[in-house]
Amino acid sequence: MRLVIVSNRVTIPERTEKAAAGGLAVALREALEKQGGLWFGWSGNVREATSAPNVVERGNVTYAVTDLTEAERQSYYLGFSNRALWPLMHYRLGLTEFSRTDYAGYLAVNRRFAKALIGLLRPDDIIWIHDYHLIPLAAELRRRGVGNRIGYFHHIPWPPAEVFGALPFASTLASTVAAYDLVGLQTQTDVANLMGCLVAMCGASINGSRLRVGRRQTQVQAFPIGIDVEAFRKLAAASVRSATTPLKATRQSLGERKLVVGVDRLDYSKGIVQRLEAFGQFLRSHPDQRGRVGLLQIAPPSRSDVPEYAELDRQSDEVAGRLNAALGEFDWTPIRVVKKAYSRNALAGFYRRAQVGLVTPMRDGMNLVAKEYVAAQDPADPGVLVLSRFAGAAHQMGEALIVNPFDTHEVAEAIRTALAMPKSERVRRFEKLYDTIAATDIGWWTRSYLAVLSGAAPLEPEIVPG
Ligand code: GDG
Repeated sequence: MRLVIVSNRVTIPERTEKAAAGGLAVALREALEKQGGLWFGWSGNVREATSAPNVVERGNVTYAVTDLTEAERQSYYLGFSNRALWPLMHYRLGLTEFSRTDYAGYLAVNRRFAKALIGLLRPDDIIWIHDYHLIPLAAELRRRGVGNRIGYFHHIPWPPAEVFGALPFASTLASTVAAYDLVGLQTQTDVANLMGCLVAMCGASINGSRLRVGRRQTQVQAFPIGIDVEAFRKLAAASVRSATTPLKATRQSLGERKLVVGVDRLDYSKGIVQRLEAFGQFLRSHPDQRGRVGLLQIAPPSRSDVPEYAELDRQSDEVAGRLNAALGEFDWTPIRVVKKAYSRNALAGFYRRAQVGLVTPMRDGMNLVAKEYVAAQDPADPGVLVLSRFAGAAHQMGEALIVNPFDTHEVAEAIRTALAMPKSERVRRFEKLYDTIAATDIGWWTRSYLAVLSGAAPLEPEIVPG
């Protein structure tokens, strides 16, 4: 059976490109290469009028990418996906901007993708659709007579019906979920919320992990996504020996000082501003720590065309500037916010050097940074992960210091506890965390999902607690 993957963005790899170290894109590419397949989605480019997809062969994988018009980018991508669905799914009703024009554009792009995809499909293809940009795609395919197995994976949280119901046309959108054979979510909470929405809004009935809407049955299950643990561990170990990674320069610039690290796209769901405030609170509550530890926040800009993101950009500069001015010394800057992307090598080095990994999103589907931080540690002298209870990762990673990111004082005290934690306890916590992320790595995730989608039984370990 050929595998067909559909995602919002598709990057066609260069002929000479070696697989990067880990990541979802690489895992999906590997799954495609193994059984042969097709990857369909947006090229990331904008052009004046739509045209047939650009089809490129790389080995036994076919890439088919289509451009968007500027109007489509505005309504489907920036508008409905990122100003309505993204804040809504992250429980942020106050930030949700709903526009009927954007919703119409979202549906129109899903229709256009369905039409373009149908021309490329074979009868025995298994189709795996990714993320909130494409929720109604299966319904559009079914409407046009596609009977193939179709699965969906939702990478971000799914909120309770009381929150989701604030979206105009919520029940229409929710009902399109029933067009899938399998819906995967990150946690049991997301599963319960999605099922609750379909029961409340579409009259669905539940039978174990199956939802029934009319004559259709949909399997709904949690598949917590993982990372390529082994590749990341190797990358981090190599960064210690390498003279070219920023790790060496970090050592020179920090000296003996301890390091707390945060790595996030510049996104309000990640709690970056609240985290900076918590670090400031930590320094105020523990003046003996001033000059001894610094926070490095890597925050590559994302979606900067969306006004709420531009506002976050401004706000994070303001808070970091205010705290540095209030708490810094002539020879020590407490907070460094770096608004650019670094290589995965460099990130692995920062994680390895940091005594504390601060992962405090206000809400997050999973959060891969939490897993990368653990994978990068020195097993003999590991750092401590401070993790938001509102990240999907907290359902699996209970040996981290679990915090409420809305409580600045609690996060500040967790930083203190992490920095003071004896080595024996750090090692004990690290070993449990490492075992968990290694048992449910990206390979396990892809295999488990595809085994269920193609009708076979789920692989061990059984779908994880939480
Ligand atoms: C969505 C869900 C879910 C970050 N800065 C740099 C960089 N990164 C990499 C990280 C990590 C990835 O980006 C971010 O993944 P997250 O999981 O943390 O968050 P989202 O982008 O919001 O992803 C999330 C995920 O989908 C998968 O299902 O876990 O909950 O929101 O890998 O390392 N990478 C490089 N330079 C950077 O500066 N190279």
